[in-house]
Amino acid sequence: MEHVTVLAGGVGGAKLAHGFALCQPEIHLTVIVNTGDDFDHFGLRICPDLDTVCYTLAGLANPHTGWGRKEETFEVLRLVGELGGPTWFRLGDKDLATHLERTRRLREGQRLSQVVESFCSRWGITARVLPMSDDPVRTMVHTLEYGWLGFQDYFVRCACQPAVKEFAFEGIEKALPAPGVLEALERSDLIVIAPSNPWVSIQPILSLKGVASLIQTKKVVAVSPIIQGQTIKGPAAKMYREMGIEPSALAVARQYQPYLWGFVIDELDRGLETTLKSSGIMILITQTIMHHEEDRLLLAKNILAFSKARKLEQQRREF
Ligand code: FO1
Repeated sequence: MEHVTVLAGGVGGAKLAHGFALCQPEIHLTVIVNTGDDFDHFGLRICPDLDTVCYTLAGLANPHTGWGRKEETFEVLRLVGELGGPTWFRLGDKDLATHLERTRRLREGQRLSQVVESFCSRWGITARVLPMSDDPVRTMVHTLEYGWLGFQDYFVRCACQPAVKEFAFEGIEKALPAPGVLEALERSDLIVIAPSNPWVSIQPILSLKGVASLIQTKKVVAVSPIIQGQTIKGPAAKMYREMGIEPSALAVARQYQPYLWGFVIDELDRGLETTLKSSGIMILITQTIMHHEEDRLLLAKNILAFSKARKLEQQRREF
């Protein structure tokens, strides 16, 4: 049985993780999720990327936003607003149950990975979902207009409008990979970097002690989150531009270069194939835009075949 580990952040990462989850039980799937977006709000620990991945794998995700739950209502938030409380971060009534129960368990002394494991079994999720770390890591965004902002302040309250200069992951030096993370990477036949934001969703995971050096010894395939210079969702292209880098799949490949065995680009970027191939990376050109569940499964299957097929060619040459 092939062991596949997916490194994922928000919505795009969750969709591809779901595609691989649909390939079970042919594969053994682990999803390692960014926790740099986590923050405390109303005294509750909010873990957006973990919840987006879990809700998506459990079929509970809001199909329009990608985050939060489907068939959601916002009565509690509306009444909080009537009392003069903050309503900028949209916490739905169903979603609040997750934050209340997670916070209660964390306060009891449970580790985040234990809470995630327990919620996953209650939500009927068969894939193994791991937070990248049980230790606090906070993504901070250095903006031109307001200086340093917490990630959710930047992403939601300011709607990604401020210009970014740099990022920092507070606590990353001390943070340890969560139990099972390094073991899952070590055991993987294939590690997939999902089409999440390279700067704020994937980089925190790669910056964790021991992760970068370990995955350089493994077969790693990344899916570009940038198609024709744009993202499907989120500020990644805008961030590249503000960092002085022309947004493209080429820029993403350069950023992941040290780790890559293979790179997946959308058919719309077929023109980049020659340039990309000159860097010695194996290239898969396929549809990477995932509108429906079938797209997610097909992309996952194409990546699995891609990683195997190249191996076959190598064997033939060695043979
Ligand atoms: N994103 C928004 O753009 N606006 C929101 O009001 C919002 C609320 C929210 C609540 C729970 C949750 O798990 C995620 C939520 N997100 C919201 C998404 C979240 O900010 C991002 O998905 C990640 O932090 C980046 O991927």
